[in-house]
Amino acid sequence: MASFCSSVSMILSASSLIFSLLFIFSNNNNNCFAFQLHEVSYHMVNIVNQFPHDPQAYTEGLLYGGNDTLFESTGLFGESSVRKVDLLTGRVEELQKMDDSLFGEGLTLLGERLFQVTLSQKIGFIYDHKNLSRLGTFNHEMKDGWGLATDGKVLFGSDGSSTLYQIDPQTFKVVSKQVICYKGQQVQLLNELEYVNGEIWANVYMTDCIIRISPNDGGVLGWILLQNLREELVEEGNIGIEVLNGIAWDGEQNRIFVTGKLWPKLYEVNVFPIKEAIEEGVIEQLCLPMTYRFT
Ligand SMILES: [Ca+2]
Repeated sequence: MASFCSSVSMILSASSLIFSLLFIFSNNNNNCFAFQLHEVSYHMVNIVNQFPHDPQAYTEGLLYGGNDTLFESTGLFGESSVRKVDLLTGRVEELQKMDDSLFGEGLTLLGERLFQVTLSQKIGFIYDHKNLSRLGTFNHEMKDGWGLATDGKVLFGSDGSSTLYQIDPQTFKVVSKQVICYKGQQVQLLNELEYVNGEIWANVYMTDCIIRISPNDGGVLGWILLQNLREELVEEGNIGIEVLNGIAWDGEQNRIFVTGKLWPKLYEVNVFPIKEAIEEGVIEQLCLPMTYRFT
């Protein structure tokens, strides 16, 4: 009996070891599980309105500030700035030029203060949203400064990796972070962010895709495919434009605005579900350039 129990115990131990190994391997070197936390939905957009956008603006951060006003952060060394922009005309109403050594990145508005991060540095800047005067600086704990957004309580940040950070806006310490995965693969290059109705939306750099993320558990809620916008701009002869980058949400009127780097237009878009089934591998090809091209 004792040996029977011992055998059972050994089998159970072996089983739990195998289970543990399977667990480790399913949670392999990219820290992703094969399963999705949420049912993933797929959307496209059509254009509701289009507005002028400074074609010299290398858009890195975008948000809606109420009263048909946008705030925008632009990048490139020597050309970086923070701007207050009239939505309807695209006219830049206020502009704070940054030092030539700085490359402006993500921007968000919390209360009356704008927070901005910068490329390749851990320093960020705080501005008064009324006149864009600089109020101070901060240091963050992300590996780099790419995107920022807020739900009015915490700052959400991205650094070009697959990690979505939640940051205390008082201490700038990371209070939590989540690795974002789609079908067992990390979603690298999370870029410009927006808090939209309880979700975090992120541009995936080098793609025309926005990923929808639950800030509660880091699970992927869906993908929005916006290839039609850049295709239309190219068809119109805008050959110098770069990638889609910039999401702004007007929570009062539930309007979504998107633009891109050096795009002459800013679009208000309607997001609608794709009726057809998404073929295997299509999202990976369109939206996961790091995974698709380098593995
Ligand atoms: Ca944004």
